[in-house]
Amino acid sequence: MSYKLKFLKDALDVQALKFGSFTLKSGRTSPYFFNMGQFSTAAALSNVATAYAQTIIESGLEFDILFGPAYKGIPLAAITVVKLYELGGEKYANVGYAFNRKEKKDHGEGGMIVGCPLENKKVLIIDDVMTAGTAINEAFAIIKAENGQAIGCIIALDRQEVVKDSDQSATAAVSKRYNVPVLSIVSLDDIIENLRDQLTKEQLDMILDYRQQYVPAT
Ligand code: OMP
Repeated sequence: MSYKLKFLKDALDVQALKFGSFTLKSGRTSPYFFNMGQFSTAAALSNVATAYAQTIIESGLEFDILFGPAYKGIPLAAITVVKLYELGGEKYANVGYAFNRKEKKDHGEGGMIVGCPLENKKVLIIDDVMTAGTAINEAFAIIKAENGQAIGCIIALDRQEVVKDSDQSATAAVSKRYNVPVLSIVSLDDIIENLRDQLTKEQLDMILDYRQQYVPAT
């Protein structure tokens, strides 16, 4: 089974991927929702890390640090950097990981970044889902403020949704704005293609309508 398919199967098993009616951060009402927090056991997290690591290895991207924005990106960066070393070998032995604090700490070691300093480093951002790109834009701003060089980002699910008042998807917009690749383990198209037999007709119709409304034709 391909790692994409395995990832989708696991997402259904742990109920990370749900069908129904959900209000998104953007205010849109979606017939599906992906909740990364549902991957919460050792085995499930190991499989998630494998899917991220395989996607990164296949891309051939070269970078120094995997950066996970607080909060959801933090465990993702930690588990994936370990899995990159396990699966990818020595090439990844010195890849570091880092994350930001939500609030600046003014005692102890201080600062906004925990883990490897980002200055003059090539940084790959890791996060869960991209809808409008708001969360990812914040991550790019943090890396810039730390004088790091963001060379791309990887997410688990690309919802492929159009940015408001634009004709391109959030992933395409981010890729263009920062001139970097945006990798994803799976996209909405992958969900539809691989899971259509497991959905009720009503669920499938609602998702196809949603795609029609919010996903720009490529
Ligand atoms: P944007 O910041 O609009 O790209 O939305 C991404 C964020 O929305 C994610 O980091 C989640 O906090 C949340 N989200 C999900 O977790 N899963 C979804 O299926 C959809 C969203 C969302 O609200 O758009």
